[in-house]
Amino acid sequence: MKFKIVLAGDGAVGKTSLINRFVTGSFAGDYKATIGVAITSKKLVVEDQGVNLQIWDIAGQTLFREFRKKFYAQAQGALLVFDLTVPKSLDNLNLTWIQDIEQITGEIPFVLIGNKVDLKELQAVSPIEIANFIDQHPNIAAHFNTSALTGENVERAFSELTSQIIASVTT
Ligand code: G3D
Ligand code: MG
Repeated sequence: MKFKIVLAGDGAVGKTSLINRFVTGSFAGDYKATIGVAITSKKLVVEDQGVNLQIWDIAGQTLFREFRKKFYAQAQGALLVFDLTVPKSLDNLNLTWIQDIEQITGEIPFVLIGNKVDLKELQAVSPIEIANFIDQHPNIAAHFNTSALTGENVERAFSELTSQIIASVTT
């Protein structure tokens, strides 16, 4: 099976770092801001199914909003990424990102990612705020707090989204 997933969320929340952690198992920390779109693929096995995941990384700049919409076409799942140290990045998932995606793809499974959980002193989004957000969005199938720096929960988030896509295409 071959699936297309997209990562959505404000610039600098860690989308490119999460992909790099998942695909190469490392953290470089000096990525150039993604220009346009970058596509990476990774093979994985989820629930005994071999899956070829095509991971689309999209630039966060508002300038590219119209351009971005083209890249949501045919996406089967999305990782919605916010930064646990920047409350506005969670609000913006609501205001911009989810609306953009659903306009193009219709309902697809989402996994919500609160990234940079390693920055312990700087956490600025409470579990209650996250729970409320999830309550408002029935397509969010799961939530993980992750760190692209340490690798915490990164593989779980991608695997969970893949499981949700398998469930959505086989029912
Ligand atoms: P984006 O692709 O969403 O725009 P990037 O975000 O992956 O480019 O990351 C933006 C900045 O956040 C980078 O730092 C990156 O190193 C840092 N970052 C990403 N994920 C994490 C994380 O989990 N923990 C911590 N501590 N930092 C993270 P710079 O300094 O290059 O801006
Ligand atoms: Mg990027």
